[in-house]
Amino acid sequence: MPPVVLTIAGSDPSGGAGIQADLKTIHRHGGYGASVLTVLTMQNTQGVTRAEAVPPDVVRDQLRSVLTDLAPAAVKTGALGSAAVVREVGEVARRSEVPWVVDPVSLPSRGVPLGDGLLAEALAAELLPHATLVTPNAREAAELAGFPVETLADANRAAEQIAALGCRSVLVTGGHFAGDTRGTDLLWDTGRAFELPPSQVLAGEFHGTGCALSAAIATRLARGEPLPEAVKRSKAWLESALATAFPVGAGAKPVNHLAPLDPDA
Ligand code: PXL
Repeated sequence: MPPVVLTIAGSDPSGGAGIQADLKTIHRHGGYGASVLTVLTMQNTQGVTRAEAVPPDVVRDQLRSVLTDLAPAAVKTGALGSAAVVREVGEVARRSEVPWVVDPVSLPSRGVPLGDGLLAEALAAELLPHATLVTPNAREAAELAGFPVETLADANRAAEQIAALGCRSVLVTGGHFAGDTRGTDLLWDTGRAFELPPSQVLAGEFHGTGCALSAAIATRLARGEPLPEAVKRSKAWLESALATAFPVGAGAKPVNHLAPLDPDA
């Protein structure tokens, strides 16, 4: 039986990000995907026009339904929508003994915010202390660390500061870095920093990269891979998923979730 991987995240009806991306990615990496919805977005490949948070008691009851029956081997969180939902999810994380990968999503690249203004504070206080791995992009790392993150050195400092909130590891993704460090991720793992350069830098605008990466890592952790390998193999897969991405609409290309896994992975 494949391991159950639970994603707690928002819906992207155009299928490129959020829960839809997570489920496709979990399946691709050999997991059985279960999902709890936290935010409904109205969006397509051109951006998010509206986001409606799911009430916290509805999130709590979805979690209860799934967790009284299924036993996830790993959990991934994405857009949570409100500080109140972060608290509900944090309560479950606190009692969990499986790996949690937390993607601290608050803003889409284009469009309206995916959460209330207290989200970063609630994440830091209620969820990050129970996370195995937190996967901010540069902007999210800046929000959590409280200073701008524009270079790998900034990412290193931010990762150290975020890890001090209590999570084991932090992956600052470098898709938005300028110049020759674009695409280099910074992994802070149990007190050491590793730079993970891309094997190729791809031009173009993509949608849902962070969702796909964190869901792939969660699935690999569920399958028992050690964290650094899970991160490296997920990154290798994401690169092939970006290299073979196709336009489904007029805007940014979604990740090609069907891309083959790295032959070594
Ligand atoms: O990629 C961040 C993200 C996560 N989750 C949902 C989203 C987005 C970006 O648009 O819509 C639901």
